Amino acid sequence: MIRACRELGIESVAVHSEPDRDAPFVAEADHSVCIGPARATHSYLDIDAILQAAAQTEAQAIHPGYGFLAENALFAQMVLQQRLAWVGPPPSVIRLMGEKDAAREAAVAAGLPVVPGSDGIIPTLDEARVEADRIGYPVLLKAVAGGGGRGMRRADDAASLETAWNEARREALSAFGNDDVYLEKYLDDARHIEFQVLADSWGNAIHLFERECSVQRRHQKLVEEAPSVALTAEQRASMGARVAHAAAAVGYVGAGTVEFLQDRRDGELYFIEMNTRLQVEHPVTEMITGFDLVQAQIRIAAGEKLWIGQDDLAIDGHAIEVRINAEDPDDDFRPTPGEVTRFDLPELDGLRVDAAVDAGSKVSPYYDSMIAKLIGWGADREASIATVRAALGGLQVEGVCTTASLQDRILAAPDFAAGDLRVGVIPGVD
Ligand code: MV4
Repeated sequence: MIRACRELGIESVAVHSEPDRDAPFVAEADHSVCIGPARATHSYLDIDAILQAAAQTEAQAIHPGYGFLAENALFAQMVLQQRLAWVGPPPSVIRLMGEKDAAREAAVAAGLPVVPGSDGIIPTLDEARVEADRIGYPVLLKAVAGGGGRGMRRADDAASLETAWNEARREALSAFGNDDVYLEKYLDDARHIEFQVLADSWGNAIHLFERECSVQRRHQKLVEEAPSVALTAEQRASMGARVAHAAAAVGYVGAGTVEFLQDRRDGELYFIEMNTRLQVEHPVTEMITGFDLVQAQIRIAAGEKLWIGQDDLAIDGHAIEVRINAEDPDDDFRPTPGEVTRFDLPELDGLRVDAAVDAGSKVSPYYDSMIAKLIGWGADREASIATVRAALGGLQVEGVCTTASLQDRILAAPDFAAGDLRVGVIPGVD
């Protein structure tokens, strides 16, 4: 975000917590404000502290990043009430997409295919039985307030529905304070494919193709790539046009991601959710399109009309991202906070590094353990794999453990090379 601002001639202000005082992003920004102590509820999630920092520095806009308040409709609303520009979609659209059953309904109304499922919330177990019989097992109960896989339970047959019902509702209540659930047919052999959309505040929308993000562990993405090997050019163009049309239809503004599951048996795509933020893995899209999504978000938030059309975009080559986390993959991915005493990477053609640390940085135990992203571009998928593997091979991190060895194993796996990816299976591991 800071780099995008600089390229647009905009001064940036980083807000940070006390333990992040010496983080590279704070040094890189033109200005910085400490908004509170380590605990996120008292800093990165403290709306008043952030708005106060904006007032104090006479900021004109707020970019919410990818985490914390990025999909918080109340925050967006309060930013706008302060007469600041909000770099994101309208609060009403954030709210709509946050209610997964309403998002599903909006997707249907906007012409997107959805997995067979219930019409909205299911109020009782008896009604869940009726719906599940109608849809056919296996089914998946999903929390309306869900996301990230929480409040989600599968039932393979009528006998296991009651347990799934109770567990989904209990988990949803404790995670979100809302135990409403809906029901979908469970796709047991699927890829996760998501389309990038970009809409202006004048009703224009385009898509920037898709990313394949099937390689995940406990809903944390490990490897992301663009384009997907599993879409035909026709599918890409036709679903891309449909998501762009749908984004315009719901009044979307800015960068967003429409998530699909692809049934591996017949290749069909089914909408599951829309994310109303820029995603961590957006660089793979930037590398295959040459288009800077963060600059676009900022220009759109300033009220600009889209300056490119769909026909101005084309896919050039292939890009793969690996997220480097300070975790020990050999000890159940236990976070390994501490001081990074060495952080070296080779300089390679086609390699982009988005790092949150350098030598001397402390990885704090308070937040997400992602410390860097390595994104490798190549003229084709094989070349992109080679770029990322060369980067992983030359990555020298000391002081903390990282997931890099696991990611190298994944990229080396024959199933990965073949593009034979599915959710729930980690190539070279499972
Ligand atoms: C599904 C599914 C199968 N069938 N929905 C997981 C988190 C949430 N975003 C949606 N998720 C899933 N929804 C139906 N109808 C399987 C998953 C799923 C998954 C999806 C994408 C990437 C990784 C996943 C891992 C396990 C389950």
